[in-house]
Amino acid sequence: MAYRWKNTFTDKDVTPETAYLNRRQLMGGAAGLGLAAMAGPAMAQDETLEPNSWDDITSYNNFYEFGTGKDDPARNAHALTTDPWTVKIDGLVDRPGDYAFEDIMAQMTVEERLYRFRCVEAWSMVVPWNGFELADLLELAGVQSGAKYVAFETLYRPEEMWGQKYPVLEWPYVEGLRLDEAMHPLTIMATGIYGRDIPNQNGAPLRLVVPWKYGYKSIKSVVRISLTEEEPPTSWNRAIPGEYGFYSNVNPEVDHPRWSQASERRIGGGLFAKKIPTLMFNGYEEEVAPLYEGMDLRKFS
Ligand SMILES: Nc1nc2c(c(=O)[nH]1)N[C@H]1C(S)=C(S)[C@@H](COP(=O)(O)O)O[C@H]1N2
Ligand SMILES: [Mo]
Repeated sequence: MAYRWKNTFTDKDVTPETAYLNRRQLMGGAAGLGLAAMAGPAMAQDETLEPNSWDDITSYNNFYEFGTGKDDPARNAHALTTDPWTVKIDGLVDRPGDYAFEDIMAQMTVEERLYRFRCVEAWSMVVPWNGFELADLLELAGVQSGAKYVAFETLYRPEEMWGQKYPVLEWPYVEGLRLDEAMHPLTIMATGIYGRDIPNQNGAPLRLVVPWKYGYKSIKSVVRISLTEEEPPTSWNRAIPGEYGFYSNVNPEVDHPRWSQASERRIGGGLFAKKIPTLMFNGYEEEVAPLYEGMDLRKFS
């Protein structure tokens, strides 16, 4: 598919991990020559992190449109057709419209970002995403001065997403960010993993990734982005308001009503792997704490 050329490693002869590690070695060399590496703002502090394997990342998923089990999305998400794909951008923007995915890709700079990713259920992964900054897409549409929030919507297509035939959640899945969170350079729309096209179970062809928030904020298979003045609804807050707030920043000091959020189990470490302490803002405190200055992060959790 023409639009996917920017995700470079599609060679079936090498595992994505091998290609990725080779490229990282190359990038190390390039950086030494003073060339810009494709690293994102978080790369420096995450360099020591071991990325999870392709298999871990693509076989242990949450995507309720394809079932509620962790292995359901990998088994069922092939039913989703992602070409053609359009993203409606509307609300308080100068250039509202239906943006074809390949037209978006033609205008975005796709980079590689190694991000921590943590689920509210206390498991975590480290994922080498490919994607572009959400801010660049919002600027393409032209954010108007009255906009304060960004609302996101997943595709609604029960013929392909059989989970949508059951009222597990209110469909379509929706999420939201405050405008400054959405414009932050750590916030990306991911289109690949390990340099390959993003697999359907991980939210093809494009999904949000907000690395300092719990995984459920990172909405998959996005078809609509609306700039609003009012705080938009979010699926998990709608479903269980006593357990999930709008902000959902990773905060080890605030327990979920039914479990602690102080530690996490990295997927792939085996069943008996030791839990590791969870970091404030998932380790991105230096970058994002200023966004929440003066806010009570227990009240706004
Ligand atoms: N549309 C949609 N997006 C979604 C979800 C979902 O069920 N539907 N699950 C969320 C949750 S709870 C998590 S932890 C992450 C999982 O992303 P991953 O499968 O790529 O690890 O996706 C989030 N985005
Ligand atoms: Mo999650």
